[in-house]
Amino acid sequence: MVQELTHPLSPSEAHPDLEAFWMPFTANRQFKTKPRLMVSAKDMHFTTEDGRQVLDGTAGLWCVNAGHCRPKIIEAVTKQVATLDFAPTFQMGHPGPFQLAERLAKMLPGDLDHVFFANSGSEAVESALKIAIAYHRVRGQGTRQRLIGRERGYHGVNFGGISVGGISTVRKFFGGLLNGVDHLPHTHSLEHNAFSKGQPTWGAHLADELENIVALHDSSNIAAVIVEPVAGSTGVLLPPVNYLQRLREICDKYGILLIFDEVITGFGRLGSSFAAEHFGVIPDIITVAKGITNGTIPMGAVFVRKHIYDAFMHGPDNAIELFHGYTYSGHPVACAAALATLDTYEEEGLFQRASDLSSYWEEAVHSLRGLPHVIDTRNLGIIAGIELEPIPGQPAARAFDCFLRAYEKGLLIRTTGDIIALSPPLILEKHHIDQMFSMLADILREAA
Ligand code: PXG
Ligand code: PLP
Repeated sequence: MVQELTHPLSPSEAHPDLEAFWMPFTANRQFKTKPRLMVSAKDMHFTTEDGRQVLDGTAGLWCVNAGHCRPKIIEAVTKQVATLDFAPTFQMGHPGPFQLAERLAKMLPGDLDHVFFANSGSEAVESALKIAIAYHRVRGQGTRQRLIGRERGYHGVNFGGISVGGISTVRKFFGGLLNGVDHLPHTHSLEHNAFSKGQPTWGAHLADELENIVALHDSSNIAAVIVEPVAGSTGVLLPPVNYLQRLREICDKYGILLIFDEVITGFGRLGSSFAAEHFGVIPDIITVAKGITNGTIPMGAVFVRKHIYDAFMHGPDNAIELFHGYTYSGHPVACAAALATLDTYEEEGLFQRASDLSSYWEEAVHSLRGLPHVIDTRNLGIIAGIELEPIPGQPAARAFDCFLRAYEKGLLIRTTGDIIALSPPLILEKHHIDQMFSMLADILREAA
């Protein structure tokens, strides 16, 4: 049985010394002067150290798609950690990753039917980029090494990911990055698409820039294109109608692999298992993380189409086919968490639930139109982007102020620049949507 937390947190647990932890992607000094600490969570809410309930408008960091502390996942993890805490997956195995891979392959569209495991989205991305380059090499096309990302893309924080990624603040501190990388233009245009409901109609032609990159370098030098079907981290940038289809066509024309980074869009966020299914475009490789374990235990994965896996499966039987892997690829506890997460999604019909709620969500998102400083509202599935007019000379200050006010009022939102992103757990009810947007409307009315 799952143990309930029976004792209150001791003062040192609730108020630890904050200095030693170098917080990721955080204004450390600011945070440490006025910390925001969560001490427990259940379903749609966090509880803060001062005992307040905070509605989770962001599913943690886009990961807790089934809501917090779900019984089946807790039970599976608890049981697994006490039964087989660790077993290697290098020249050894245990049932977890085989069961999980088989189950995922059944969920995946097309012939995306083999799974490589990592421990985060960043590792999934590195693995996918390496598999793409190695795939061409094992087929005798070793000159195909160039990688193409997109402006305003986020693919995690490792060297490959920041090289194909398109966020200048993430790139500028870290030197030369990978050679041989180009970027497509991003697809975000307020001029043409502000206040779009769902996919914007303008912008499919931006995919044609890929033709120019091919003309410049020749397709014989290009390995893969990587894009987020919906860019999450940089502020909910939606693909224009037919844009992803167009990318697929151009990649097919030139034998370039298409990688969808579905770390955010995977596992129900758009109301279907994967964005590939939602948009009806089958990439060659998909990367996932986050929702694969409902955020409970770190895990990432790379899904590849059959022809990619098969291309590696030749040579002597005793030869290692891919010189790549992590100590924790297919970790038993992560696999147990993932299997229980998939059960939870399925038993509760959460992807369908997201789809059913998406029109109610859309109306709520666009109800913010007309409030002070709101220059765009956009939505897809259970994702929203609310873009604010920056305070002149103080980029990001207005949205960050909203974030702080929201937290005080009992709502967790995420901001990037002057864009508010929302992505609550998919167990949400209409009354949570009402509450979320009424709080946000108040905050926007009060905002500087
Ligand atoms: N690819 C995509 C598309 C992502 O969104 C990663 C890779 C990296 O995953 P890991 O697990 O290494 O963080 C991500 C992660 C935000 C936010 O506020 C988004 C992410 C992570 C943290 C914050 O938008 N995305
Ligand atoms: N660094 C050292 C010294 C190691 O021995 C290893 C793994 O054995 C790693 C890094 C990589 O760690 P991981 O497999 O957890 O990514």
